[in-house]
Amino acid sequence: MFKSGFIGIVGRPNVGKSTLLNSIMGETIAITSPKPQTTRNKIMGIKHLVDGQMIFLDTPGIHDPHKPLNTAMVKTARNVFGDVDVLMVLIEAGNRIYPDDLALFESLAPYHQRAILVINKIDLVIKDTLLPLIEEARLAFPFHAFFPVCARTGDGVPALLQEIQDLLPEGPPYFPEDMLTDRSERFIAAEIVREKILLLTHREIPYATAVVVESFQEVEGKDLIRIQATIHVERDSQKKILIGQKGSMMKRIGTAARLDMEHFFATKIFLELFVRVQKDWTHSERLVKEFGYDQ
Ligand SMILES: Nc1nc2c(ncn2[C@@H]2O[C@H](COP(=O)(O)OP(=O)(O)O)[C@@H](O)[C@H]2O)c(=O)[nH]1
Ligand SMILES: [Mg+2]
Repeated sequence: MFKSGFIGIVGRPNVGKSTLLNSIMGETIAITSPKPQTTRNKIMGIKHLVDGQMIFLDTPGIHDPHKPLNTAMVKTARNVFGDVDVLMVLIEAGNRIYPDDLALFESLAPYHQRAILVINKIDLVIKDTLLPLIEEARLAFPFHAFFPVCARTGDGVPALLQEIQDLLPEGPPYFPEDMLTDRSERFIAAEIVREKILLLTHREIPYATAVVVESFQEVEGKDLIRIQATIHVERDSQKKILIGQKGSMMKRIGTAARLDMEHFFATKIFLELFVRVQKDWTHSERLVKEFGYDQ
């Protein structure tokens, strides 16, 4: 019997949702970083099995939004609750469940029969803390099942996938076998640049940045893709930091991004980056939309 369906990945910022998606896919589909709110869009990862197709939806973290960019992100995450066959709710291993987690559990009440609690980052705690945490979660919410995992190493992920496969309904393959994500190559290229900015810059810079790929051209007859991207920031001071002394920061971001792109697209990449100030764009509904963060 062929089974197929949609699986939502939800949870607070930074619990490891995108890392888990990448671990399941065996590829980097969604960028990750130690900074909260790395993921801004819903990203689909399609896993093809002999007897099934699992379509995972990675989402931005759920938190209290204070400006249009964040409101759009939380809306994007909440929209998947009712639209999926299985909901993976991620929390971090530790001594307690956070109030934000409990608030999220509450909003999942109508979907509890298809909600699985995934306790991530078990590599960071001693094993003895897991059972009490599971017990606390069980008392707080009637999850269908509980799975401790380490998304970083893949520990516990096969058992989780087996449970998901059991829960999925009989159905057709919805997507062709060579399709791994719904996101365009342009989107992935822009996200790779944004990931490097997240990893290499600090303070408010990561949150003030949007990346738009202006052109993406495969150069005919050559094993080469030419990519031009603009990095939008909110203020002149941020532009200065991004460019760095004699362009040193731009160079680091560009080189790191190019190497990842060459790996992902399996070809040589010629990457050109530009920095532009779009005053206070995260507060502008129009620009948030224009940069693709309102779905
Ligand atoms: N130690 C440890 N770190 C993890 C694990 N999973 C994710 N992380 C880290 O947690 C941070 C946030 O991960 P990310 O996937 O971007 O979180 P998201 O915001 O929920 O998508 C990154 O620095 C990850 O490397 C894990 O299993 N163990
Ligand atoms: Mg993420």
